[in-house]
Formats: sequence, structure tokens, C-alpha cells
Amino acid sequence: MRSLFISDLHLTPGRPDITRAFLRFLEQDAPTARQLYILGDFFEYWIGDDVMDEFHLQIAGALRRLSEHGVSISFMHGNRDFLVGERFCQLAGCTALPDPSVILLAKEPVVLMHGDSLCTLDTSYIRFRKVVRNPLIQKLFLSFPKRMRRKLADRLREKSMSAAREKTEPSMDVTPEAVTDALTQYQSKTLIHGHTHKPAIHDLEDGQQRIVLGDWDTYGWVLEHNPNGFDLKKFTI
Ligand code: LP5
Ligand code: MN
Repeated sequence: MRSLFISDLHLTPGRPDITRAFLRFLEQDAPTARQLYILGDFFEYWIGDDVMDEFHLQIAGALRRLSEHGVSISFMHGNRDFLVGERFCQLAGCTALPDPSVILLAKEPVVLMHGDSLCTLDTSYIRFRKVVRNPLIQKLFLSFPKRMRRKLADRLREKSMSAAREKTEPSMDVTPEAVTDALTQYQSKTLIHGHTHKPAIHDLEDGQQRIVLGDWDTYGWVLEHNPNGFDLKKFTI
């Protein structure tokens, strides 16, 4: 029984190599799994389900084929694609997965998160997150013409990249307190998240572990859980 976890593919028509690697993964690796968990930043960014084009439909179609093959697919939002809505999920045969969520793996509770909310030292991001996750602000944004939405999203990406250059290394990572809080709250020993682009399996105190998924760029990353435990797999894109 295999469960697979991926995040931070940042799919975009501008990176056909990553798209190809993902479609290959869906055809060659994923069909023998029982579940596929997508833990955020699946797309480079998302400005509304009404802006889907051929590219997005191709991705949705490929996911749907996997779900029709019997693999259950769960989709969690990231900080880039939190506007992915019901329409995409329906087309793709995915179930929306709230952040955080707890699942059972080998009868043990495991916490799943995208990871951005664990970066509690990044105060300007936490403020920004509060604003863009406000349903009224999202409704307003989604009422804007598509071209304007795209322009705003591009501006935000630019701002984000210039802000990142000013930030310190610790503020771009999760804080141990936020990790402990999440594990304690859900009485779990394992947390799986993405976002930081620092793939690793960290063994913590008291048998706790934090597993960080990798972003897809030069390499792709898939976390597998099988009867032998966890395996963080890396492959060339
Ligand atoms: O994703 P990553 O790793 O590059 O950076 C994140 C944080 N940045 C973001 C912003 C996204 O990249 C932008 C995505 C566009 C979404 C499209 C939909 C838009 C809808 C909006 C309305 C509902 O998430 C970054 C973190 C980093 O992770 C590490 O954790 O540091 O956070 C920031 O950069 C936020 C800045 O600190 C503050 C940003 C100030 C923005 C000011 C707005 C100015 C107005 C510009 C014109 C619209
Ligand atoms: Mn992210």
C-alpha cells in the first residue's frame, strides 16, 4: 500500500520540462499508489478557475485519469495557488484538503501542511497572508478582469522576490515552536510539509519527525510511504 506526497511543482507553461516530468510521474509511478497528496504550490500561481486554458485543462485531465484509475487525489492549497477552486478540483477528480489536515498512515496520525504558516518569523508574509486569505478580498480580486488579475499577480511575484532578497535565512524557514505546536495540537509524531524548498527527513526529539518535500526544478521529489516507512525520492527532471 503506497501513499505519495508531492508539493511545490510550480507548474507553468514556461517550464514544459517540469510538466513533462509530472505527466510521466502520473503515468509511471502514481497508478500503483492508493493515494496521492498534493501539498500546495502545485501551480506557479492561480488567479481563478475561470482563467483555465489548454495547459490547465491538460493537467486536470491527467489527474482525472489517475483518479478514474482508482487513486484518490487530495489537493491542498499553497501560498501561490490558494485560489484553486471547486471547478478545477471537479475537473481533476481531486478532493480539497484543508491546511492543516491529519491523516492516518499505518494507523498513526500524520499532520499535513503546506508549510507557509509555520514560518512565523516572516512577519511581513504572515501579515500579507492574512490579507490575501480574507474571503472578501478574494471575492473582490476574482471580480476583476482577467488581465488585471494577471498583472496584479505578476506584481505580487516581483514584490515577493525582491522582499526575499532582504529577508534573513531563519525567517525563510519554519520555526521549531510552530512545528511542536502543530504536532502537539494533533497528537501526532509526524509532520509533512513543503514550501521551504529544503527537502529532508528531520528526526526530532521524542521520536517526532518533520518531513520536508522538495520543489521541482532541476530535480523532482516524491515522498512515498509504504509498509517499510517513508522514502523521500529524488529524480532528474
Ligand atoms: O512563494 P515564494 O516562495 O516565492 O514566496 C513566499 C511568500 N510570497 C508569497 C507571494 C506569492 O509569491 C505571490 C503569488 C501570487 C498569487 C496569485 C493570486 C493573487 C491573489 C491576491 C488577492 C486575493 O506568498 C513570501 C515568503 C516566502 O514564501 C517564504 O516563506 O517570504 O512572502 C512575501 O514575499 C510577502 C512579503 O513579505 C510582503 C509582500 C508585500 C506585498 C505588497 C503588495 C504591494 C502591492 C503590489 C501590487 C498588487
Ligand atoms: Mn509555498
